Amino acid sequence: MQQDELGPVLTRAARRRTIPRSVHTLITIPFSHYNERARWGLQRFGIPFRERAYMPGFHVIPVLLATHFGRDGRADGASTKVSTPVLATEDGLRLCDSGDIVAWACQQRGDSTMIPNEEVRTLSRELSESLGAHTRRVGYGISFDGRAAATIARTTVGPAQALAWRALQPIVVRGIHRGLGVFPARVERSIARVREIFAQMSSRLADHAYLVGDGFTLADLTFAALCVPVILPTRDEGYHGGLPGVDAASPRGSAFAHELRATPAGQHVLRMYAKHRNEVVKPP
Ligand SMILES: N[C@@H](CCC(=O)N[C@@H](CS)C(=O)NCC(=O)O)C(=O)O
Repeated sequence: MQQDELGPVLTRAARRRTIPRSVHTLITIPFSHYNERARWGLQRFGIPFRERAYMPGFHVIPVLLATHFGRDGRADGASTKVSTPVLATEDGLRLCDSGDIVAWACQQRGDSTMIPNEEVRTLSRELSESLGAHTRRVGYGISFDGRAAATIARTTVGPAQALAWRALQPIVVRGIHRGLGVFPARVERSIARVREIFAQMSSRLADHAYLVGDGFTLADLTFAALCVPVILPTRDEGYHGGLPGVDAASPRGSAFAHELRATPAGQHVLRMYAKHRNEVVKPP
């Protein structure tokens, strides 16, 4: 079953009644942390959208179709021209970066609190390019095993896709490992880098309740979302994606998550989920 912001519990008929006819479409790999960042931004401002969820590899054709065969896509250090999330707005806009999607959501609602200054913008961009790539490699390296992948497919995409994923999983996962450099030595280096970034964020938080200034900003949202593959938050803790939570992960994934959760930065991530993940800001 496809997920959307109303959760997977509604029947198709109820969805037709509840979701306005024209809403935006968010194409996702549902367990991806960049996708959680975009979803969080849209949901925070109560922007209605339909999520079209795909397992890795299966996302390519829908993204190509939505982005004029990749021409609207945007590659950067962490992504390709067919990366998700892609937001297709009802008036024809295509946004192909999670940071751009959150910024667009803020703009739609006239919000200036989430991106109040250049420091927030710069820190969010740095976290996106650096932390996001490292946590993803660590996640694929130590937590995304065959069992987790099968559970994700079963619980986040439709039955036909889940079935196709079962057949293709070994090939796709090999491709992902090659594409993202998920090799033992690089995973270890990324683990070390994640620890360093957590230490930096912990010292930022020594005298403040938020990463920049005294309120919740894009920097906190970005940090909390991009930590998903290593903090492994659960649904009960506020997470809306598809990764199994901390205690359902592999022993190494779970041990690393518990180590990070005990740091001030890890505590901050959990606090951001508890306090802000389900918060919906009304237009002024
Ligand atoms: N900078 C991009 C990064 C997006 C990204 O790397 N997405 C990954 C999911 S974790 C993806 O879709 N990868 C598949 C691909 O590039 O084909 C953003 O923030 O949106």
